[in-house]
Amino acid sequence: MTRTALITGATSGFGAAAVHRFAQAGWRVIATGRRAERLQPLVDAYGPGQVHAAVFDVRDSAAMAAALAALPAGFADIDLLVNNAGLAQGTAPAQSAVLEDWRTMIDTNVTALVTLTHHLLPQLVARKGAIINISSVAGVYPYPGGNAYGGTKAFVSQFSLGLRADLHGSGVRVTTIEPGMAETEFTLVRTHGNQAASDTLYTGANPMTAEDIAEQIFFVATLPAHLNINRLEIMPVSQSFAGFQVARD
Ligand code: NDP
Ligand code: 8X3
Repeated sequence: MTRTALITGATSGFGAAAVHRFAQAGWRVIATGRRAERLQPLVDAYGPGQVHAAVFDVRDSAAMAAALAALPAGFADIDLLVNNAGLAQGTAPAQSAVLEDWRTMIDTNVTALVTLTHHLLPQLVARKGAIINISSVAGVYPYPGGNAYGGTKAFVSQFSLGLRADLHGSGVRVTTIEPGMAETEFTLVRTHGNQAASDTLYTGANPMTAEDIAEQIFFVATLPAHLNINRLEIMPVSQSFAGFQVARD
């Protein structure tokens, strides 16, 4: 039986790579994002019967509901929700951070994620489906400048564990994937378009790729139905931990 995945943030990075991974494996995929011109090539590559583009801002709950209500018949029964759309904004310490950046991260990474999950839970329960939430190592390990971004991802990880508890006995699987450094448009977005900053971060660092993470999403989604990976933390070998800091008089 052909299964259907809804993947948010499919215009770039992990989400775009995941659309390819699932579509190549024969899944139907609903690919979402704001940039329609990035979604159309995915539809063109696999055909409108296999990939459906749903263009909306995840922060716009009315647009989200309309897009879900307008799904073509072949895409209406969703087996897998991949909550991937998200972003960091800024690297400044909390005391000089821009409040609007914090609000954008919370609206996107937290409020939109729970809204879409709430929409789809009834049918995921009915179909014994699965939810894969993309969190981050930033939600597990604090680092300077991670402040609100790390907070949103800690929410994603803890919300996912709470879903597991509530969905006990339903057959619905819930997994959090917590990646470390991966080269996507993430840093370009975080720095409000500073390509040099993005290049500096990734050059020579052997970061993970979008395809690396897409492979993990696919792996988790295709495990035998009796197995649930609760959280999957993954980093490039080149990235580790720097320990505590001490301020002296
Ligand atoms: P990208 O910037 O490459 O992709 C982000 C995706 O999120 C885009 O498709 C973008 O689509 C979508 N998105 C952002 N805001 C909105 C919005 N308001 N409405 C709809 N879609 C939105 O980054 P990544 O692929 O790296 O990021 C994917 C996820 O992985 C994020 O949740 C990120 O926090 C997380 N992550 C990334 C890591 C990394 O090092 N790269 C590490 C750990 C976690 P569009 O702009 O077209 O709307
Ligand atoms: C992104 C990973 O380490 O840049 O979530 O915060 S990190």
